[in-house]
Amino acid sequence: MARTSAGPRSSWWRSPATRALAGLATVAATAAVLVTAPGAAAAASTLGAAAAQSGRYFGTASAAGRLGDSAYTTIAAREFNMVTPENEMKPDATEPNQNQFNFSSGDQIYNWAVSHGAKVRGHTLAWHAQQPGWMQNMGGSNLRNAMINHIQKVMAHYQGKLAYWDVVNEAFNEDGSRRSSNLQSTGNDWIEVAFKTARAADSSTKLCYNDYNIDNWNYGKTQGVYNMVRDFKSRGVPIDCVGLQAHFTGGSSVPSNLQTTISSFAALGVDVALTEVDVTNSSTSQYAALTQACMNVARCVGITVWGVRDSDSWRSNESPLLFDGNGNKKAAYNSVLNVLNSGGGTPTTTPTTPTNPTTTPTTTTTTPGGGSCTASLSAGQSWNDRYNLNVSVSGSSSWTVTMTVPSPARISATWNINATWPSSQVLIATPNGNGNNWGVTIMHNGNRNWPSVSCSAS
Ligand code: 9MR
Repeated sequence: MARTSAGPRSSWWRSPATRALAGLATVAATAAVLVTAPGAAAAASTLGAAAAQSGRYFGTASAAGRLGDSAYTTIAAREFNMVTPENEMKPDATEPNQNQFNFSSGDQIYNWAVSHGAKVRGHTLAWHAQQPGWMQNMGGSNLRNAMINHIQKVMAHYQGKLAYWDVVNEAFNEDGSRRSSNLQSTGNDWIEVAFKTARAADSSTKLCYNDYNIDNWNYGKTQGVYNMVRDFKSRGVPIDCVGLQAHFTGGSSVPSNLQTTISSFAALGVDVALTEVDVTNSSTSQYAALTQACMNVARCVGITVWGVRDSDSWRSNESPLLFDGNGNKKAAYNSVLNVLNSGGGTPTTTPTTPTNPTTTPTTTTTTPGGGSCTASLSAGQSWNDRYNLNVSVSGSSSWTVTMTVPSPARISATWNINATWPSSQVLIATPNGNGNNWGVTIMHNGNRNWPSVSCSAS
């Protein structure tokens, strides 16, 4: 699978507290500040216990075939408090023949996990890969119905037992478009049908979308998934969480904007988790960075590594995990444990210094017909990762305001307007019949400069 490459390691979220105003162009006098929380009272000595100090979990993928290996189970039981079955709850495992279900190895993992005090993350219900043979040859309404039946029956079996379910896995191309597959060919709504079916089947489990290469905020695939989640949330399609697989293997490394990605998804109102972490040669700095990025976002609920020892990994030749083949803790283990024990930064959802511009931009445009309007901006509430702007239009009740935010900032929400979105940086606003005061939420992504606005009356 293709991998994104890492960007430069600039950590805007650790930057100094103060940035200068630049007249009209700057929204914020004070940039986001992350206050490092006091360290936990006593350092925990396992990954699960260390993560639990901040209400998070630390998990591993686990394979039923490993559960007879006591060296393996000793580490797994000691260190992890979330378990994802590596292959045992996938469609080829759970429904080998149509409408004949087999939960034996899935149950084996589930029972092992709960008997060792761990929760279970179900993986996965609808996916283009690891379909049973009978499903691979299906299409159209037969496949749509088979998918619905699969979700209903598998979720019924685990009803009330799982913390999370990866309802849909890996449905996007690298450029942010939908991946073609037999599921996709049943209609673009297959993903939302899967989520609606899942919610009806088990309302106690958090429903997740899970994918790889959605770690880098500037990557097309990340944006594609983000737009889907935003759309689902705006239309009430049930989705509770997004899983960033975070496979930093095969030449891919942790992007410097990982925290931006996590906080941007979180700002949509979903839990975020790193679900399948592995890193080529277990780079200590990359493991520490990805752990810190999660710790810095309140709704980053946990981290799962994709196996226990290097020898258990799907990419064992890249030694990407936290324990070596002999079960020894690697340096990366300590780097992760230390970050978990540090208590992390104050979650990004904690409000920081509000944006407080000294000057607000206004734009007046006189149209050829003689009408004119003025759009005035003022800063609203601000959080670490985003801020609100209030907009007031005067001079006309029939106006069009075009707002352009400076990249990589992006507009994430609007209120009290009819909005069209030529791009995530550009908003075209017209009245929705509710007056001339409206607003936007902007994810600043490190750039808190004022957007430009123009107003045209008609
Ligand atoms: O680790 C899994 C490996 O044992 C399987 O052979 C492989 C088959 O598709 O799936 C691996 O797990 C994948 C996960 O289910 C989804 N994201 C990518 C993982 C690594 O390929």
